Amino acid sequence: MEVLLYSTKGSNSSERVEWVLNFKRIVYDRIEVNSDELITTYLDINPFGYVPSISVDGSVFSESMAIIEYLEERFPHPTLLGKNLNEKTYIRRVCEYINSSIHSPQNRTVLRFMRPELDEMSKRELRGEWIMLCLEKLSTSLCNESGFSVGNDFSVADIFVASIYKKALQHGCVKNDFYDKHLMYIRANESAEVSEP
Ligand SMILES: N[C@@H](CCC(=O)N[C@@H](CS)C(=O)NCC(=O)O)C(=O)O
Repeated sequence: MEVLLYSTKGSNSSERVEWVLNFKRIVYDRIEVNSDELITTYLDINPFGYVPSISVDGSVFSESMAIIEYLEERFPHPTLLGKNLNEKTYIRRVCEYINSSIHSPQNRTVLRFMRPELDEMSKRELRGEWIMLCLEKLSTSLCNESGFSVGNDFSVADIFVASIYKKALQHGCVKNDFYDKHLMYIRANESAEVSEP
């Protein structure tokens, strides 16, 4: 089986997929897509112009959540999407909120289009503030049963939460006790820790 991951350095959505591939011990080659390729040749791979995409034996998929659902169905062990329907739905709820409501509006291409008047520093601040504002709301319904985001096991919800929190820190946000504790908790799990990109 040949798995190729198209990614760019620092891509939050790609980090999610990379973490899942590593956790499931799927062997893959990573293809770095540069900023010129993103708007030219890479459009043949993903017409949206976004990373990540993966190619599995020539079948190409994009959108991180769709890719992760594919990987979970094709390689169900170890599972990352919950043990029962309720847990799966709680996990998907967290991922969907992060993917659609937190990540998308602060996407570089969106800000470039919607807020062209802002300089790079102001955009960075805005991105960080938006992420932390939303993470604050999300925290009230996370880690209710254990230090993991949902239930008692490491899941794709932890991957989405940890990756977007790290992105906020990269944007210069101050550390947050709740999310620092979450990061420490998941990193204490060996399989989660060694698979973190
Ligand atoms: N909903 C998409 C979002 C993908 C996305 O926003 N990718 C960013 C990197 S994290 C990107 O490719 N940005 C290209 C650009 O900023 O020009 C997914 O989950 O895959």
